[in-house]
Amino acid sequence: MKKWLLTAAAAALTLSFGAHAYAQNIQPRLIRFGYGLNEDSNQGRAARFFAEEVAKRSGGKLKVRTFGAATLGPDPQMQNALIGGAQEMMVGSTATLVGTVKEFAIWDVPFMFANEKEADAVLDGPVGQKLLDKLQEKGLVGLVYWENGFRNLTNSRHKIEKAEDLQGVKLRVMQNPVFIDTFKAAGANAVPLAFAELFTALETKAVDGQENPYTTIVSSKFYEVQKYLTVTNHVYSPWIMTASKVWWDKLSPDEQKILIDAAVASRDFERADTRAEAAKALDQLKADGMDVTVMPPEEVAKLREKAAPVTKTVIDSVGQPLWDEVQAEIRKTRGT
Ligand code: TF8
Repeated sequence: MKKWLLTAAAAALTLSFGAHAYAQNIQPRLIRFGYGLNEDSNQGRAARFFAEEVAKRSGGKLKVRTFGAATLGPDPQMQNALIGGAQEMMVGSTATLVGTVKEFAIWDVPFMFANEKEADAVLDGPVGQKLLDKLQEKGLVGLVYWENGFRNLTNSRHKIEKAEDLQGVKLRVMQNPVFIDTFKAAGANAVPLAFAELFTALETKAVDGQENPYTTIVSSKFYEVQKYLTVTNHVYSPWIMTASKVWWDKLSPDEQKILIDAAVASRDFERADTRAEAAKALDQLKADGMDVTVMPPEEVAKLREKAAPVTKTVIDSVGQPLWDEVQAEIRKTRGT
């Protein structure tokens, strides 16, 4: 009789809280989740997916409120808010984390990954995890990597077909030494600037150009203020989902597990969505009036050569062992 009652009570609880939330230690919480791109972007879609997953897995107790278009500030500012505990979560570029954990510079090395498969394997493998773990002592919890994607050049000045055409072009780059040095080495006038200020800077011609994946050129409407697009695929950029460590440490193991599982699900969703969109984006940009040039391989090789000293600087900074580890992981995926 007693046993039957307990089972009934358990069933009732399961019904009222949802199967996942039953018997778990979950408190009602509001999680402010910031990101930099528009709501109508791959970043925005995946942020909403994450919010829905967390709601589902916590029986609605954990509420993720998403803030797009840098309304909580550009990436570096949000990172500081997370460290100080004024904001709970965000997704943004790894490039702006290099000042916090210098090893992240390794993901900015030009021409390091040849395709998305290599990037996935390395980022989701032991080295990717090692870098996520390094964030803890700086007050951040690194959860997963999303795909920003392979970067390409746009500008409003002239067609860039050869490496030397970059000479003197005023190019916005991310606030990151590897990007600044890479484009300086290529002869451009590299100007670091927050992403949130980029559209206006392009529109007012404060800068001539910028570099980002196709998906961002579409979602941020850069085609409205940039005529020329050059396909260079000069570097693969990851995004990273992080949480405030002071906040995270107050969560129960059940709550942390829900967030980790939802983060992993959002990663898989985001990569699939980004790749599907990227496959259509180039045609869309042509239809929007962009003049598209594919930089010939011999010219890309020149860019690569000019960037070699920058790669050397990154290796000196992150240390040869880490570099070797990443290269070994890449070779593993290449089967060589
Ligand atoms: C950039 C990055 C952006 C990110 C994003 C706002 O050019 O590619 O995608 O900073 O988080 O700044």
